[in-house]
Amino acid sequence: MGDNIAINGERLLANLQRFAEIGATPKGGVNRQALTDLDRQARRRLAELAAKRGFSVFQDEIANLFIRREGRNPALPPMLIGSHLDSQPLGGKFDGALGTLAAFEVLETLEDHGIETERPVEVVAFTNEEGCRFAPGCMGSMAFAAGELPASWQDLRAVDGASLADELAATLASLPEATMRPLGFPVFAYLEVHIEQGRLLESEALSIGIVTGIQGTRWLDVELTGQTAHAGTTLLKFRRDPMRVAVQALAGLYDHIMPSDERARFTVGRMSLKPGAVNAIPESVRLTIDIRHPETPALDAMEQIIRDSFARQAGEQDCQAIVTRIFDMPPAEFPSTMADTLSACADRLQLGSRRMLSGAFHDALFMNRIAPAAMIFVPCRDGLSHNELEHVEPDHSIAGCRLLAAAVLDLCAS
Ligand code: HGY
Ligand code: MN
Ligand code: MN
Repeated sequence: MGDNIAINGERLLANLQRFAEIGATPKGGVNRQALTDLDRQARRRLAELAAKRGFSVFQDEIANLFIRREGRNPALPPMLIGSHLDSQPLGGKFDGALGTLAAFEVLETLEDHGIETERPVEVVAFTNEEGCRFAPGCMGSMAFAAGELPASWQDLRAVDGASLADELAATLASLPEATMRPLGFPVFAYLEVHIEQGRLLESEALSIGIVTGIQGTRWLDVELTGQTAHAGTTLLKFRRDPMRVAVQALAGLYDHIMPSDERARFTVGRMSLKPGAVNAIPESVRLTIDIRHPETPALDAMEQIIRDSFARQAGEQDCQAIVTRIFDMPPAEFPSTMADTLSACADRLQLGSRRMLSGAFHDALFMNRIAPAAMIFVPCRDGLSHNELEHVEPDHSIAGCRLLAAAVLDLCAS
């Protein structure tokens, strides 16, 4: 049934453009970080579009936003489709927004065609998938899957100093018309459309990736402490310089980790020095490390090499090194039945597709813990993402949405 309902591609593209205006950056990207006024603006716009179509709007205590289209049997666990609306500081206009708006387009298409589903179909925009303002990432889907907020988030602060509690309160208050609902509920299945953020589909001229799993991710916080002192008068033998620890440890890690294993990923995304004076040896250096790998033992080995390197270099410079794991997402595998459904729909729609692993983490990783989940990737130009130049060909956005619509109808037919 799903193959012959046409989604409204023009409407999807127009919505993508409208949301791209919320937090637009000079080079054509977006800076719409989690739980900022711009994030609240995007949520409001989605809620307004939903209200116009008569869909009901809900939110929960971590500010996940839900748009519900009723089914014949409201008691059945809903089919959940969606992604996230928050972005990186120098993000692209498709990461997260495409999945959320493609899901909303499916709801509008069902409405346009007067299609009644047995079970409700809901769109979700999960809170703080990116994790760059408030760590960790995937806060909304993690809390939803767990059915609770970790106690450690009570006093959590953003990199810009904002309090999670205050920003959550402001976000919930910004949508008074949304009905509050408990955190977490039974879900029939979860599907997410997302850009690949890699080059595979583009290199094989395919419009669809059927994601069978997600590699593991860990985030480490590294704090190196020495002694601040005068830059001009302190001899080498009296220096306890944490920046030297950072540079020498990182040089070894860059030279070893990725060159020795093409599936390993090692990234230092943030670094700060205190006191940050041009003519004072730093007292402390703080940096983040993001490591990824499809296999947990390899992640363990990478983390150990990192810990050993900083301990060794700190010892040589009479400094202290504290390495703290702040985020740990083990690799996840989606049920093959979900991938089979997507493959069958893609074939019927004559969309070129292949199965693949995701190098990026996604909300689907946590949803997979409580319901059968899978993802639909579409290519993005040069595989570029977390970059303002992120671009998706209109036909690919439409193809991803068409496949989502067909898969929803296949899955909801049962
Ligand atoms: O970092 C990630 O993998 C995701 O794109 N936020
Ligand atoms: Mn994303
Ligand atoms: Mn992202």
